[in-house]
Amino acid sequence: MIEQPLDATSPKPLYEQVKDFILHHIQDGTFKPHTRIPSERELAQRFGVNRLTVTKAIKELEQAGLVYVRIGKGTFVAPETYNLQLDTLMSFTEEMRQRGHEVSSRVLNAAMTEANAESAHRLCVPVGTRVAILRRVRCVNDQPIALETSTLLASACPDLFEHHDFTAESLYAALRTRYKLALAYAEQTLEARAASREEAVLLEMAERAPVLAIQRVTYDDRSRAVEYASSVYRGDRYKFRAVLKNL
Ligand code: 16G
Repeated sequence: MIEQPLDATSPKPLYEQVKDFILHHIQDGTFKPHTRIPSERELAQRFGVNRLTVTKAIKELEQAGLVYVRIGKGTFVAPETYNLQLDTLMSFTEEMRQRGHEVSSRVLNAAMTEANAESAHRLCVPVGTRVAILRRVRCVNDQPIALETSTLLASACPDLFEHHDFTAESLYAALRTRYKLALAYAEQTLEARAASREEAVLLEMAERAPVLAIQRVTYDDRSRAVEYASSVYRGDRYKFRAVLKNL
């Protein structure tokens, strides 16, 4: 661990320098997710600063979601979280690749079937309409992050599973390139809840741990609902971000 003394002559406040020290060690992997970092007292002693200086540094890191404090136990490194834009229509693959992450999927189900009451209602078609169902565990850097079930109008992508291997391919890329679908907009709702037993097993998390459940209906440029997706994201890995405009 690099232990450079703080620079009292620097225009950078001492608490910022302590913050940089902790950040640097999180980024280079010396302080690993869910491990305890040195206590405030240890850090204050190590750098010869007032303990309040260290408290301020840790408070800011906590507010930024980089560490979490367990009262009586210490300060721990938060797991890596992924930011997703809430106000742009992007696919999982696009969002993650844009940030330099590796994406893969475990396909649990890929089949042509008939719309049940729920998916028929969401896609605005009669029950029994031909649909394609794709259920995947979405992984980022080999870690399971989300469970997604997409129900698509089969008429919009008739032979979807004959030409694509969704363990590696992007569904939206297939819809855009092979079926020339212009995905124009989507309506989405989010809610927090506890993971079911099955979700917890598939996402490798504790049962009843928090998840974000998202329902999305995606429309093409003729306002035809083409996909209804029901997704469950690990609550400890995601941050959703949106820019809100004053109307
Ligand atoms: C996103 C969409 C999902 C879509 C998937 C396609 C949400 C909540 N859901 O995860 O509806 O099926 O992207 O991803 O954002 P892909 O193109 O990487 O297969």
